[in-house]
Amino acid sequence: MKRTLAVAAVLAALTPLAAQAQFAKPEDAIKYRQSSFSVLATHFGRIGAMVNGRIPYDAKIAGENAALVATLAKLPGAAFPAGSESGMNTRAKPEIWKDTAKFQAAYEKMVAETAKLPAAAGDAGTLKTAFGAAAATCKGCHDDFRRD
Ligand code: ASC
Repeated sequence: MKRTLAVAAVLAALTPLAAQAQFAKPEDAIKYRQSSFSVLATHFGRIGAMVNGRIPYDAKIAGENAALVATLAKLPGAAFPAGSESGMNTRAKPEIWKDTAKFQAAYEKMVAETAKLPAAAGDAGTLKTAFGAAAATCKGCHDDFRRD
C-alpha cells in the first residue's frame, strides 16, 4: 500500500511533464531525452567546473546554471515511452522498462537533488556539497540503467 502510494506520487509528479512530451515516433522520444540530457549535462558541468576549481566561483553564474539544471532535470523523464527501448544508438538499458518503479524512483531522486542547487548556489561550499549529492544521483542511474 505504502509502495503503491509512493509510485502513485511519483507518477503524479511526472504527469504535468508527461503531457508536454507526447511523441509521434519512438525516435522522437529518444532524440528528446538525449538532447535534454545533453543540455542538462552542459549546465551541470559548468557548476562542476566551478566547484572543482577549474573555473572561478561566481555566484551569479552559478545561480543561473543551477536554475537551468533544476528545470532541465525535469524534462527527460517523460521521454522513455514503451517502444523506445532501441534505436538511435540509445544507451538506455531494458531495465528501465522492466523495473519502471525503480527507474522512476532513481529519476525522482535526481530531480529532488538538482532542485536544491538554486538555493545552494550562493555559497561555494554549500554548492559543492549539493553538487556532489546531485552528481551521485546521476551516477546511480547511469550504473543501473545506462550502457557505458
Ligand atoms: C556530470 C555529468 C554527469 C554526472 C555524472 C556524475 O557532470 O555530465 O552525467 O556529472 O558524471 O557521476
